[in-house]
Amino acid sequence: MPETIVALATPTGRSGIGVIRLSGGDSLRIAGCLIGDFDPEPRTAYVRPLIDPETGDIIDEAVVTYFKAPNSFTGEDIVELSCHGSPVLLRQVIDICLANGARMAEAGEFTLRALSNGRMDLAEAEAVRDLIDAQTTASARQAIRQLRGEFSKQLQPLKDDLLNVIVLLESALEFVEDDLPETQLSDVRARMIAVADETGRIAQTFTAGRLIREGLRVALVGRPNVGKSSLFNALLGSDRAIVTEIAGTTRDQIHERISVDGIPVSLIDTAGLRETIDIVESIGVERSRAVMADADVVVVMVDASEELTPEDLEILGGVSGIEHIVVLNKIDKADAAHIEAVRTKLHGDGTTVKALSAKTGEGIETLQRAIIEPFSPQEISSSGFLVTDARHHDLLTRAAEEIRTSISQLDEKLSEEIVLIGLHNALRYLGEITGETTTEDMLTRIFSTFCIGK
Ligand SMILES: Nc1nc2c(ncn2[C@@H]2O[C@H](COP(=O)(O)OP(=O)(O)OP(=O)(O)O)[C@@H](O)[C@H]2O)c(=O)[nH]1
Ligand SMILES: [Mg+2]
Repeated sequence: MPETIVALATPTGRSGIGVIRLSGGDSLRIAGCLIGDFDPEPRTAYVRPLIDPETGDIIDEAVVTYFKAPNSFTGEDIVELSCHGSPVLLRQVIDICLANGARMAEAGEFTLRALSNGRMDLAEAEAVRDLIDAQTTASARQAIRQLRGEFSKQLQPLKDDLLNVIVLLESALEFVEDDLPETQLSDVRARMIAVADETGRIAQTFTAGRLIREGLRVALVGRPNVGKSSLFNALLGSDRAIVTEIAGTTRDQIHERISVDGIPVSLIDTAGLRETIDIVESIGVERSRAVMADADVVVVMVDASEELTPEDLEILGGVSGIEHIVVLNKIDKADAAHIEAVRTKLHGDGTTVKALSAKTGEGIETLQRAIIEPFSPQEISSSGFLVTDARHHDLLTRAAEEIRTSISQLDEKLSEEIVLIGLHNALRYLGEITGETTTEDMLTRIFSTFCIGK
C-alpha cells in the first residue's frame, strides 16, 4: 500500500484558512491522532478541535472532511483539515501528521496518485498544473477545458481511426499472397490523410495556445544609448528602468509584463550591445545576446538622429534570421529627410521599420500593434480548443509527420510492414499525450513541474 502523504494545499503565509491534506490508507487513523475518536460520514464537514497528542492541548478548531476511496481526488482515502491560516499552527499540524506515520508529499504527488489510480489521464493531470499556473484568464479557460477531458476526447477518434488502419494493414500482412484490393487501399489512404490532417491542425493551434499561456517574449536590443530603456519605460507606463545620457547605463536585463490587446507580452530591456572592457557591462552584453536567441520578437533600436554605425549594422545582421522589427528612435530630434534616408537604407531587406520617439510617445502605439500582429491568429477569439503545452505540440507534430511518411510509403507501393512502422509510432506518440504509453521517467519529469500539495 502506498504511504500516506501530507501537505499544505494552500499557499504558505498568513491567510484566513489553511488546508492540510492527507491522502492514503492511513489518512483517517492519522487524522484521528489530532481529533480523537472520529468515524465520519464521507463528504461531510465536521467542526472539531485539534489536539496535540503529546501535550493534550487544543491547538485549533478545524473543519474536517473525509473522502472515502475510491471517490476522492487521488482515488485514495483523503482527509482535509481546514485550519486557521497561521503558518506556525499549520506547521505544527503537519509535524503531528508526520510524527504519526505520514510522509511529506512531493511536488505533484497527489495528482500523480490520481493518475495512477485512473482518476484522470495525463493530459488532464497536466491541466491541473496549468490551471494553477495560469497567468491569464484565457489560459485558465483552456486549462479547465483540458481538465474536463476535452483534449483527450478530441484525440480519441484519431487514435481509433489510426488503430483501424493498422488492423487493416496488419491483416493484409497475414495473407502474404494477396495485396489489399485497390478500393480498400484507397480507403486506407484517405483515412490516413484525414488523421494526419486533423492531428496537424490540432498541433497548429499551439501557436495561439502558447501565446495565451506564456505570452510573447519581446526583447529590446541595440547599441548603447539609442533609447531602449526609454522605450521600455514608455511601453510600461512607468519609470522602471534607469535612463541616463551615459552609454552603458543598463547592465542587467529587466523583465516586465504588459498586456497588448489582451495578449500578455513579456518585455525585456537589455544592456546595449558593444565591445567593452568593463567586466560587468560585458557580462550584460553576453546576456543580451542570449535573450535575443530566446525572444519571439526582437526589437532592434537605432538612433534616427545619428548615422547608422558599424555596430548598428552588425546587430541588424545578427537578427536577419529571426522575427524582428527595426525601430528608429528619437524622431523628435531628427529631421525628416534624415529619417527617410535611414529608413530607405534599412528597408532594403523588407524588414518592418517603425519610426518613433520614446520621449514624446509618438509612434509607440503603431509599434505595439506591429509587435503582436504576426501572432494574433483568429483562433484566440474563436471558441476552439487550443494546445497550450509544448510537450503535446511536439507529440502531435511528430505523429502527423509519421503518418505522412507512411502515406508516401504507401504511394511508393512499399510493403505494409514498412508503412506500419510510422503508424505504430504515431499511435504511440498520441498515446503519450494522455499517458497510455508514457514511461516512468517521463512521468517523473512532468510531475516535477507541479507544486507541492497538488
Ligand atoms: N530626444 C530624445 N531623447 C531620447 C529618446 N529616447 C531616449 N532618449 C535619450 O537618450 C539617452 C539614452 O537613453 P536610454 O533609454 O538610457 O538608452 P539605452 O538604449 O537604454 O542605453 P543603454 O542602457 O546604455 O544601452 C537618454 O538621455 C534619453 O533621455 C527620444 O525619443 N528622444
Ligand atoms: Mg538602457
